[in-house]
Amino acid sequence: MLLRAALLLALLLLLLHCLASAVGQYNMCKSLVSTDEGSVWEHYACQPSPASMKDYMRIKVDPPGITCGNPPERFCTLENPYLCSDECDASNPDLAHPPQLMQDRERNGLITYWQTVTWGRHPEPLLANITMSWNKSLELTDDIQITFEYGRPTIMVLDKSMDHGHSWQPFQFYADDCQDAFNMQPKRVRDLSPTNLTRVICTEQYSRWVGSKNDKNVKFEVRERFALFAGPRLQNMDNLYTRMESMKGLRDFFTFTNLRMRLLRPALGGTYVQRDNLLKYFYAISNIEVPARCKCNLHASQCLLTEGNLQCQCEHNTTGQDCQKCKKGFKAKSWKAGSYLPAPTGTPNTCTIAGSPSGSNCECYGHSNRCSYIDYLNIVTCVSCKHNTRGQNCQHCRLGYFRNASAELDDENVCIECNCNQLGSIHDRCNGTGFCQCKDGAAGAKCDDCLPGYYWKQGCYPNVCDEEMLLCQNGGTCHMNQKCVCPPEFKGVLCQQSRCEAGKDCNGASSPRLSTAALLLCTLSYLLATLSHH
Ligand SMILES: *[C@@H]1O[C@H](CO)[C@@H](O)[C@H](O)[C@H]1NC(C)=O
Ligand SMILES: *[C@@H]1O[C@H](CO)[C@@H](O)[C@H](O)[C@H]1NC(C)=O
Ligand SMILES: *[C@@H]1O[C@H](CO)[C@@H](O)[C@H](O)[C@H]1NC(C)=O
Ligand SMILES: *[C@@H]1O[C@H](CO)[C@@H](O)[C@H](O)[C@H]1NC(C)=O
Ligand SMILES: *[C@@H]1O[C@H](CO)[C@@H](O)[C@H](O)[C@H]1NC(C)=O
Ligand SMILES: *[C@@H]1O[C@H](CO)[C@@H](O)[C@H](O)[C@H]1NC(C)=O
Ligand SMILES: [Ca+2]
Repeated sequence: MLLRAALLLALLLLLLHCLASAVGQYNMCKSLVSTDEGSVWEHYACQPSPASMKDYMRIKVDPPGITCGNPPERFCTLENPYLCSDECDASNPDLAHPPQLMQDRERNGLITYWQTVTWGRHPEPLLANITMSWNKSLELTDDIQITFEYGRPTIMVLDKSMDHGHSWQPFQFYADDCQDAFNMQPKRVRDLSPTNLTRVICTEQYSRWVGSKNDKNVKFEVRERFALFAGPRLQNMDNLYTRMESMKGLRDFFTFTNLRMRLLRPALGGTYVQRDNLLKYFYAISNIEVPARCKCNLHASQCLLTEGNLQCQCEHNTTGQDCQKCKKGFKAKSWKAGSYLPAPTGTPNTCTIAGSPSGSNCECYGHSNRCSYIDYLNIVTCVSCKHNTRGQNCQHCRLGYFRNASAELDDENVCIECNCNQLGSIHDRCNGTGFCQCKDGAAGAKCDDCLPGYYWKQGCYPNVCDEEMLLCQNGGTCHMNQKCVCPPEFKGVLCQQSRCEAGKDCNGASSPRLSTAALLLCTLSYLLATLSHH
């Protein structure tokens, strides 16, 4: 009875699996497959379904104060510039146009939109930035579409960031005259070929004036780019996925964590700016559509909102926001993204438990992917241990590194650099707790300190003198433990020696070798010294 149920379940899952494979969407991470030895889990490369990412985006508009209505303001339309009865008032919910109206779900055909102040300060350009953040790597699955009410900008740039806004790159330029605005040849996506589809282009397709009601949308064309590989109706997605694996930069081109629109000039409704009616120039956006999926490196089929952030639900014993690393204890091999190949199920590149017999029997703690057999020793050893490890199983730290006792052996940072002070230490090696071997007089774990009685000057040297022990004699003073600064009439390391000893040198009678100048100096100082004693 139970067996039959299990068999049925397995069959069902197999059916599901086949369905999934037929669609080729990589939407299942695993399925139960029956074999001669019973049911076993099979694992596949998998990815979450596309979603409308506008629901998860955080919007910021710049500069502050660009949103209209504070103070309340009248505006006109390009079609009828002398009928200026419309008003924006931030304090009145019916007349306010805050940024969140770019991402709301509109009901009953009522269009809601964000709107800026008008171009009152012409000719100073009316500029606005809209920054959209997700705090998650995403991959575009269809066209980005921005809907402008009252006309599309005549100049704008779409930027993207892949590192949470630290660095940005242009994604596409938009202008009614590309040459004039950006000094670029106007292009369309249809001008691109499979070899240059990741080229950043300037397009004039979405910036020309066609009346504000006719075409409100500005697009970043993803579908048309996909179609270069997958065919006009995207019927051959396998081919696209194959290219994603093999063509450098293709996947990254569609990957982002943030987007930014730089609005550089509003719709003009004609060739010139009419200075006597600036109330008709402004930006208004009613919707931003960003169809994308979470980037989970083909290790998850679900991506859920957890604590306000999108998070891949990682399978294959991976973890991290993008499933970008192996779980603790599953680092027998280095982490690898799943692969779309071979179609239709791909390769999961599962992380395997450290010390498990799966794969090879040579444990490298995730610091190497390769083992080799050494004939004359009859051992299998890891090759090219990374992360500063060494040894047959990459279980030791390289010379110049020591083991972090609180880290697991499969941690990428298990080996810490000794970092011995070059001048204070004998060599760049340390013991198991990171202590370097110091030269005489040097001290400290890194030998960058001196023992008492020594001073640091590119290494440790024994003190010559000492303020407290008053080693300098005859009124000499100790300079930084390094030397005695002697009064003029004394010399020697500790000023112990008078320059005018036994009156010989000073009287000059019996010292023909002394120069007259020295003699004079000496006499003078002798005189001074005697004077000050009285
Ligand atoms: C928009 O962003 C760009 C790039 O960071 C910046 O140079 C520019 O000043 C911003 N414009 C506005 C209006 O904030
Ligand atoms: C971004 O996501 C990470 C991982 O989910 C989280 O730790 C971090 O706090 C998030 N940052 C913000 C600003 O929400
Ligand atoms: C892309 O390549 C095609 C054919 O190789 C060429 O005709 C086209 O001009 C290129 N497009 C760009 C934007 O460089
Ligand atoms: C994760 O590791 C456990 C233990 O090795 C294994 O049973 C399980 O099948 C692994 N999961 C995947 C998806 O490989
Ligand atoms: C040692 O490893 C632990 C655990 O991973 C980590 O918290 C700690 O910062 C590491 N210590 C050093 C000095 O890197
Ligand atoms: C390393 O050297 C320090 C200082 O000599 C000593 O205290 C420590 O016990 C040594 N650690 C090991 C593992 O030998
Ligand atoms: Ca809206």
